[in-house]
Amino acid sequence: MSRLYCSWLPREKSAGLFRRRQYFSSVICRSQGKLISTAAGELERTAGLIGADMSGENAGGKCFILDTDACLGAGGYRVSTDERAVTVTGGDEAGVLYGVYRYLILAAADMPEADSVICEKPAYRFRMLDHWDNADGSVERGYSGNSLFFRGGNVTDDEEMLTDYARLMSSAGINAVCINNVNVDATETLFITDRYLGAISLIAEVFGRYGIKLFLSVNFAAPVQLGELDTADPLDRRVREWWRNAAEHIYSVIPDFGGFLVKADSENRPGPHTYGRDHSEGANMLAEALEPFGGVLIWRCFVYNCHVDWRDRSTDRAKAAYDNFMPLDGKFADNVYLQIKNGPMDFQVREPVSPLFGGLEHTNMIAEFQIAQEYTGQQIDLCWLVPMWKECLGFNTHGGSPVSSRICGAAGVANTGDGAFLTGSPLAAANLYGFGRLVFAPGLSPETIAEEWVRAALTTDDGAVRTITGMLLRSREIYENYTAPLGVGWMVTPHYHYGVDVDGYEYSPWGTYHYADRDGIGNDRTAETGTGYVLQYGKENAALYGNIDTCPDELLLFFHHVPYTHVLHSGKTVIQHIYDSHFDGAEAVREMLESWKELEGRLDPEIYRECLKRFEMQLKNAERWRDVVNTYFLRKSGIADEHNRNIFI
Ligand code: GCV
Repeated sequence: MSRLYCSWLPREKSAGLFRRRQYFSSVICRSQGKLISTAAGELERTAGLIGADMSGENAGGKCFILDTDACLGAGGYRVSTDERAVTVTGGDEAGVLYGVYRYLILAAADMPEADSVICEKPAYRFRMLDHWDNADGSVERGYSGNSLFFRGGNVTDDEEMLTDYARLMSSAGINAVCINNVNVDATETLFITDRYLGAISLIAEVFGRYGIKLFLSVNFAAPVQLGELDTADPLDRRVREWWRNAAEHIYSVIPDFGGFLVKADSENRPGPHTYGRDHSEGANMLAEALEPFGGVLIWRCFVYNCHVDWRDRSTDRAKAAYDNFMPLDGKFADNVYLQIKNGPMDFQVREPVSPLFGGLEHTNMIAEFQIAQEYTGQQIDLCWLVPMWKECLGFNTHGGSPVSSRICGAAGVANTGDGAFLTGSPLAAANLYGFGRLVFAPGLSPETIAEEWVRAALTTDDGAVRTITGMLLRSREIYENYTAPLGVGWMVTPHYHYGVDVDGYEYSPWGTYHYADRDGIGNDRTAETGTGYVLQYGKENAALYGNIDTCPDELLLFFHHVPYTHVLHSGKTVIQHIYDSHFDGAEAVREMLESWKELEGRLDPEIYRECLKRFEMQLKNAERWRDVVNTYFLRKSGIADEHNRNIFI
């Protein structure tokens, strides 16, 4: 891992820490425990960075006091500073650790909040990262190098790296990590056996010191694939027993194991459907095996048919998760959590919020976000996703309560790797940090999160902070502008998902179509003439989205097929919007590049150069998107750009 990978944690003698150095003379622990020792260790480590010595006497009388008070709740904390001490009180041990990290980050960022009372309590039980890492070291949809956990079929034993990883994640509030890909192949199927468990237990042990539970993705067909049974039927007695034994063994090696994550009956993965069983029967069987040990079973709702015939207009991929899981509401065991992607398709830059969040009433839910920028620029293009996740959490799909109050947590598909920078682009670390912070405290504004990340990770120079924070905050809109328009999605290069290919998925089996013809474009998902997807929402949203006059512009083509001459609420026609947004988007990238150049000399030179390189690549990408999309639609529609700009007819 790179010397810069620790990004938002203090890594050098920052002025903010130095200003507060008088407290770094001793640490008094009024409660004991593993995580409190970790917290004290973090203070000592930081003292080392600023040349303070915490090992001796408390010379100036100032100090840190670490304590617990159950009233603050699990993971909650209060940090208060007075002339004598910085007192960090946690609702439990984890709370103390989070409080210490919070103080250190804010102090290093030199934010005034560091000196006032800081009080937080995590909103959710699950604040999870899902790694899509494979045993051979590759990372599915990874844009930051190879896996941190695996190489050549082996599990890492690099305790120093694991410690630094765990520190970083814990400091962002993460408390659960699934270390392997949900697509579990032959080698990874062995992770729950003695061939791998010993090595994996080292990771779990390191994670445990930072309050992080380790999860594994498992293969639903493991009993068959490992050659031990001739069936994986979840209702078969032998299968149940097999998983019970497997769970018992895992817990004997990893006592604080978190549980399993499962992708079943999706994208050619095995699952209960093979045996005529439903998802609740599959999930409950695994949950039953984990239950005696306090483990949980996380079951993904990303289930759809990836072999559709594009000529068949009767199926709609957007409907699949709801159709599969709504009938099972209330049938899942208490320790089952359904993990639902934020939108009904697949992590596009603009999708409506999945109606399952509001539909399910008697089922535990976890939201799934993608920190890795698979469809959103692959950590080359800047696309800060916190505003999008925040929109999802704040949305009310069925007129009841917002997503944020219906879920038990969120899982983010991780964007890390062993490249020169932990997240490929140094700026992509803002997505990782932002995910952690938002899931800890969903009430935070994107502005607050962006600013604190920039100050902690990059610079405390106010002008530079304003410039970079502004870039982060505008970046999603800019990316959306130069890519697929008005919520239609999917105009990307098939398989790789970077770069433009307007018809790349149009005649494919993946169920991802824009239906552009000479007259118009968009998916008719209305009740009257379309697929009826709108009906999966509560009445109000079904009416809002189903009516072409009230459907928000940014989602118009997700819900309606309209003529290019249709006039948007913005007053522009659809075709003119396409031209304008693509010219604007590419131009905005050029401006970001220019703004970045003005930061030369004010940032770490390696970070500056790496980002410069990526902004230059982003500009090329944006210009290509602009020209291909505009040319495509000019050729299709025959309607000229009102401003007569350069389009390649
Ligand atoms: C892990 C998308 C991605 C796949 C990913 C899948 C999923 O289809 O392209 O790489 O597989 O989502 O979320 O399971």
